[in-house]
Amino acid sequence: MIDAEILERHNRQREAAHRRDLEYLAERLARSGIALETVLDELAAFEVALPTWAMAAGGTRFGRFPVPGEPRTVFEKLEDAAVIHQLTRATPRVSPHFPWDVVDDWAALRAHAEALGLGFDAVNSNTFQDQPGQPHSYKLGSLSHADPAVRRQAIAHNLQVVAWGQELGSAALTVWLADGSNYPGQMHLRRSFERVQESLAEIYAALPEGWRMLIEYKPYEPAFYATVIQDWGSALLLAQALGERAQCLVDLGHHLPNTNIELIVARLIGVGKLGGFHFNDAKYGDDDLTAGSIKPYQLFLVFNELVDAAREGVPGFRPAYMIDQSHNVKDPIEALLQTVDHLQRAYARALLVDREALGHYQETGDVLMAERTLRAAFETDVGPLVAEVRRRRGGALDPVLAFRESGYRQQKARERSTPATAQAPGYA
Ligand code: AFD
Ligand code: MN
Ligand code: MN
Repeated sequence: MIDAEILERHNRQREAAHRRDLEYLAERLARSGIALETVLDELAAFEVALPTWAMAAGGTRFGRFPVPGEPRTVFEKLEDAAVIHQLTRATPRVSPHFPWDVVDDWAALRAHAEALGLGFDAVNSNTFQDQPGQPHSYKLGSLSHADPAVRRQAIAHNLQVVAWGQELGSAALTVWLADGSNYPGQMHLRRSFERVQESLAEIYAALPEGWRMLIEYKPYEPAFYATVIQDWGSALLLAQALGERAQCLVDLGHHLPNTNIELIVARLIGVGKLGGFHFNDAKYGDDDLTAGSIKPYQLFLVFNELVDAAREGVPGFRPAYMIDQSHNVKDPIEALLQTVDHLQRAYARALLVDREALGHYQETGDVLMAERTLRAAFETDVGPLVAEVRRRRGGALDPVLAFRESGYRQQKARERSTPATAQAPGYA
């Protein structure tokens, strides 16, 4: 953790300017009939889970550039996650990935997390890599594989991941498959989908009480011709076939360029199948860039659908908000601090949308005023709102600068001087 004195000094130095900015924003919102305290209360409820696999530097298939002091074990990843939560006050849970985060003593890991003020969100299985000593290879697929022995091994792994998740207090399993084909003819397009549905049904039938399955779709991997769960339609067909506790996971980077993601989010909300998100941003592919760094307006429009559904009280609407990024050139902790801030800003802007006016303009066909109503919220500088929520909860007014002032990275570089052995999530 960061020394409380450093954090207090950081906030003291910025407090006066922050107050002036907040007072000005409060006055501006009041002009639109928006009460600052109401927005602050709603914003304070926003929480997002941190991915363990993003705490060390990521990588591409060409290589990885380690960061000094990056975590070498899941225990150290939790220490770094705790610093992010200390500064943002919005990341009380971590999403682990197995077998990368497997430990011998689950009680010790859970106790370590709890001592750091952390819990666990969805657990992630991994049948996209072969592990040492694994009897059957996933080279040509896993839950969709033509060989039932491979499918049985992949199903067993997912059930094992759920059991590990139960040890940690998790209540959701995220399934992302790299199952697919590289050439036409390689895989029977209908039968591979039927097989993945049968395999997922076996896992679903064994889900513990209160657990959900989040089915993550993705259109392609480099060198792919087709993936088995390639889009929201495939994920939805599977979720509807499996049952009420199976839903779709929307990873923002898992869409072909120019896809209207907010429209997909609206469709899934409409049928109770929006299970959650892997937040990131992308320019061309599954770039796993900092959320909001490339398409901030799209991120706002996604949150606009989420706030609209929450305000309307759509039945069963409780998406799991999680981050999925890979930090190849930014310091992982700094990138995640920035990401959480960007997500909170998008959420805050969506909270400012005048929904009554928007509904009126939509009903009356006033195109320009409907768009202008959305843009008015998007163009509001909500920085002081987000900073105030952090401050009131004991966080940092500016998390990235507070982190840099703390010297935490340099301290970890000294403490964790032996090279990271944690398996990077990159493709190297
Ligand atoms: C990769 C996949 C997918 C998955 C993540 C963690 O594209 O997004 O959720 O790894 O397994 O990014
Ligand atoms: Mn993902
Ligand atoms: Mn991805």
